[in-house]
Amino acid sequence: MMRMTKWFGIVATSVVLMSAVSAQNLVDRLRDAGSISFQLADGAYRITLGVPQLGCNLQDFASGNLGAQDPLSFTFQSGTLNFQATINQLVNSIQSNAPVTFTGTDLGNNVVEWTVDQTFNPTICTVISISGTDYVFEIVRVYGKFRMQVSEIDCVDDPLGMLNRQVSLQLTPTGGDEHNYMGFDGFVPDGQCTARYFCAIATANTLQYTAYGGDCPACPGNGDVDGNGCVDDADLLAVLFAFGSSEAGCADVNSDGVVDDADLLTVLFAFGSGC
Ligand SMILES: [Ca+2]
Ligand SMILES: [Ca+2]
Repeated sequence: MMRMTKWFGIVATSVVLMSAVSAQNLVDRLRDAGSISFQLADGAYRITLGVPQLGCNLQDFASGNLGAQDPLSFTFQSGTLNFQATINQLVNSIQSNAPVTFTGTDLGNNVVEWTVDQTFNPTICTVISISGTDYVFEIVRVYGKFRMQVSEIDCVDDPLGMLNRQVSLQLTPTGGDEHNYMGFDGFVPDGQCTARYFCAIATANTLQYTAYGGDCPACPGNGDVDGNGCVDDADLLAVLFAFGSSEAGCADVNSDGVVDDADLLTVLFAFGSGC
């Protein structure tokens, strides 16, 4: 009885440890894969005007929905979750391709938060298109936050078609408007941004977006289905259990889309190798 209790304790401890490790690993996996795809599906924008002395939100100028923006891919700076984007990547209706840097932070519990807060000096003299009309917009500051929940999905070709690989992680907004927004502070100037008529704030809230990342370990293809370096009965069983299946991961040893006798033979011929 004592022995069983002891074993139970070890098993329970291992399960707790393993789940703690796997819970922690999603953000590491996201970072290590080096890039994510991202698409803003929609958001509500609002542009207000004013004068610097009294506030730049005195008068509503325009509001509406951003609509779907072009899908993007972002490449992390080595060993981090940080990436660079251009202003027109974030909001297609603003012409500027000035770069902004997003800093990614692992908040724990598989949540990542990207923040940007950048002041431009010199300012950016660009054009914003609102309902088909172009307006000159002098941008002084860009800020924003994207807080995303990372969850595991089955390996699939990047659903946004931006990453040239399979992905295993999906990222969705979490934390509400407080943690998901973008803003641009600036001025409504003359055509050359030499005179300023009003100060302006453009914000986007209620952001709806999806992102994908992570990668899928390539299958060894040599019969070592579980990738532990040794072809043994565990690999044989994996193929037998998945026999006939078309969605069997690395049990489909030759990656032809079905687990059949060809995969079984590869394991049998390689049996014992590497052990
Ligand atoms: Ca193996
Ligand atoms: Ca196969």
